[in-house]
Amino acid sequence: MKITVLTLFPEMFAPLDASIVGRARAEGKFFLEIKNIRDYTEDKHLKCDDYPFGGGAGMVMMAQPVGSAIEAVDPDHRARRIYLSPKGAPLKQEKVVALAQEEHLVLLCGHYEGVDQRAIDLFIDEEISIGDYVLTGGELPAMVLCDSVVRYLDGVLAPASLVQESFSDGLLEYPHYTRPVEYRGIAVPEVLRSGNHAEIDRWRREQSLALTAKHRPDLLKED
Ligand code: 4FL
Repeated sequence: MKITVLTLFPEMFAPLDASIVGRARAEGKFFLEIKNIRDYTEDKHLKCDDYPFGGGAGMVMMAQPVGSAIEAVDPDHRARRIYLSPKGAPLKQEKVVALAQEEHLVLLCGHYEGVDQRAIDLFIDEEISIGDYVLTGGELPAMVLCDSVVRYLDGVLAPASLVQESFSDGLLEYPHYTRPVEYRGIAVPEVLRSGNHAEIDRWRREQSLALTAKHRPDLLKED
């Protein structure tokens, strides 16, 4: 898989050199291409944003540099082109799994008040949000999407890591413990040391249900 990021702040993507994502890149399991949208502006002062028609606070990213950047990195529109935006559809694990099947993702990071709607209408396939909060730009959301997708690429994680995890069965994960058996007066639940795997499975299921009811009752509702 190849992921192309279009941003005005390429230096923000240094974290993708580290940890599991960094290793996946070093091992050639995925290719990250980071392009500065400013390199595609036709403005002689390299301007990429301007005041909004109709007035209002903030600046709007211009359609031309965004459109030219997308056309340059994906001339035949073979890629899935995604704009990270607070107005997008919420990112869910099923979407992550589907995107991991794509050959090429192009991720557009907005800044300021957003991107000229014509660039979105003409060049973007879908808008994705990572949550109901406003950030300074789409760079962190693009990194979140990269991280979540790279986990599903062949050879990045041990397959077992992908089966029993939060959201995979629609519930939050049960609590985990490791040694020592007692820490600051708190013991590891006896059942986890019992060796009785039917009992352990039952306990974990109960814990998952209770935690989901407490923190994410929306996940227990049928849709
Ligand atoms: C994008 C927030 C995706 C949440 C500001 C610019 C955002 C965002 N998900 N905030 N882009």
